[in-house]
Amino acid sequence: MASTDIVTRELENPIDVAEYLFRRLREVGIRSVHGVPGDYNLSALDYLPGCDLHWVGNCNELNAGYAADGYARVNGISAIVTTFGVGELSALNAIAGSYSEFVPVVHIVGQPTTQSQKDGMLLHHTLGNGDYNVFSKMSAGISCFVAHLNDQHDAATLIDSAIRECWIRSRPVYITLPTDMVATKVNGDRLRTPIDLSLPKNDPEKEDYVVDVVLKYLHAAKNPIILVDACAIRHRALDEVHELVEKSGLPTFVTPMGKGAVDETHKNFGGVYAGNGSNPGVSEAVEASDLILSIGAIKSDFNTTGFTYRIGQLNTIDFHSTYVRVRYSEYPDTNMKGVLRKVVQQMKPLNPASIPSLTNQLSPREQASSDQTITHNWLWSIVGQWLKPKDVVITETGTANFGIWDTRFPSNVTAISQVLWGSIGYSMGACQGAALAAKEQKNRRTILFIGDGSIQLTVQELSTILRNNLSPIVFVICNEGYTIERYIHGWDAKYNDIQPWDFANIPKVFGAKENYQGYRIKTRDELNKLFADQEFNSSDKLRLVELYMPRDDAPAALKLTAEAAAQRNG
Ligand code: TPP
Repeated sequence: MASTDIVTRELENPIDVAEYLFRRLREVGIRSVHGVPGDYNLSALDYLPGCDLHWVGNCNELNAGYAADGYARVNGISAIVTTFGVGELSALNAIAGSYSEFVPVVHIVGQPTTQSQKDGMLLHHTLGNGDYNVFSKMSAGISCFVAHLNDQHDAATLIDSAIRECWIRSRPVYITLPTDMVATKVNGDRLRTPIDLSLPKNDPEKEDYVVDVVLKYLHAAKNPIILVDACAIRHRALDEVHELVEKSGLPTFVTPMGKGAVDETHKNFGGVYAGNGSNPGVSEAVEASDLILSIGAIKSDFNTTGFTYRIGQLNTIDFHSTYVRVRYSEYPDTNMKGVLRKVVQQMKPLNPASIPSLTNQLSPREQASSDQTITHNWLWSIVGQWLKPKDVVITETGTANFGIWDTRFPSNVTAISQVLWGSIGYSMGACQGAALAAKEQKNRRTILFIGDGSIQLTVQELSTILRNNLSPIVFVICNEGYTIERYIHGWDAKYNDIQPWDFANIPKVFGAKENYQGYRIKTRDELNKLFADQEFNSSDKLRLVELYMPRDDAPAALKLTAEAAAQRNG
């Protein structure tokens, strides 16, 4: 008798590995699973309906990976299933993006049987050299945990560890599931105890010490401010941030990657800080501060307008998920959540400096203009007036994710943008995933701004959107090609041109009928009218708007960032 059979007989409540895995995914809040089928994952996918999980069915694995990323940013965590070799490798650009931007995605790969792997069989989707580890080695560098489910004894433990690591480190994990392991039994009684998703507590002595040091500088500062960045969102420290903003009354700013982290209608909100590309008046206020409470910073080139911050480390306290840095001293193993909570509790009343006035209004010159051209200078503040509370707003790498810096959000908006990884086409997939998660949460609109170049990479996800009855509003910025690239290099170069597509008709090719409405907008009046149109605003159809903008126009922050990038590229 094989040893696995003995183990199975000893289990009181045996369940199949695939069922165990999917029930755990559901337990942590996943309702839909992205991916593409293949013969090495088909039998696993059979378990999804029984575990009350919806199969999305993407057009390709890259898009599925982007969609899983978008779903996780709205839902908290997501899962994607791919098939060995051909499928998983197609997803890797997306998974790398999730790793880079701290997005928790569980990547499950269906593999050939454990025996074929041991025998090094010459199977389809291999390199033909018997190496079955080559692909998992590729994924290891872009995953915070790797679990090979090839043994009945530790499969359940590995699944629990992978999901926990994914959640607490907020990064992708990689799980392999060979076909012969799908129906192998594990101990179902384990499911009675939920996976522990709590963060390891800071050592209280260390935490108290850091809190004392932070408070010493905070109480001594004359005009401290708060600057919130991406990792405050990604490491789920927003409750602590909101309490700090509320209790301290300090002027509060966000970076481009931190957009959506704080309520932009709050009286303390001062705008976007990004060095030279900051909202008007913001860099003066931030750079004059003698203490910046910097929460979850990612000081990348595109998040800082080409490294143009002018704030010294001597005036900064950095809060991160694994350490706090006060001026030049680093305190390891101190998670910002615990430290911030105590800082808020123990803080004495402060005397906040005044907050720069930030309006959602166009400059008087723009308001007076009779020009009908939809320029970036005009568009993005108008968008802010049109958005509604709780909207999910996605902007693609290009003019859109710089333009959004000038949009002042209503409350509870979730902003999605891949500022650090910057893989074009991302936002179309992310839009599908985000729209699905937003639908599961009910009453949230999903709105995408994407360039006419970027959408050409992943346009098929409009088909997945239709197939899943989703109804995002997609604005395609039609500006004759790769405008962001033109600003960096090759203004008139052929390589920055694209084939113009009939975007508004594409959904029809994908089978759209009365569940779709297309629009073509060329003037400011037309856009104002569209934004005021009740049906456009509240319909449950997919809406795609071709938004015509000049080829050579870009938001001011993009021009500055592109100049810096061009210089660095030599
Ligand atoms: N390929 C990938 C996968 N990612 C990239 N970032 C690039 C290439 C380089 N790239 C960055 S932006 C861009 C390209 C090709 C053009 C984007 O053009 P478009 O979507 O039309 O945006 P616009 O600036 O015109 O708004």
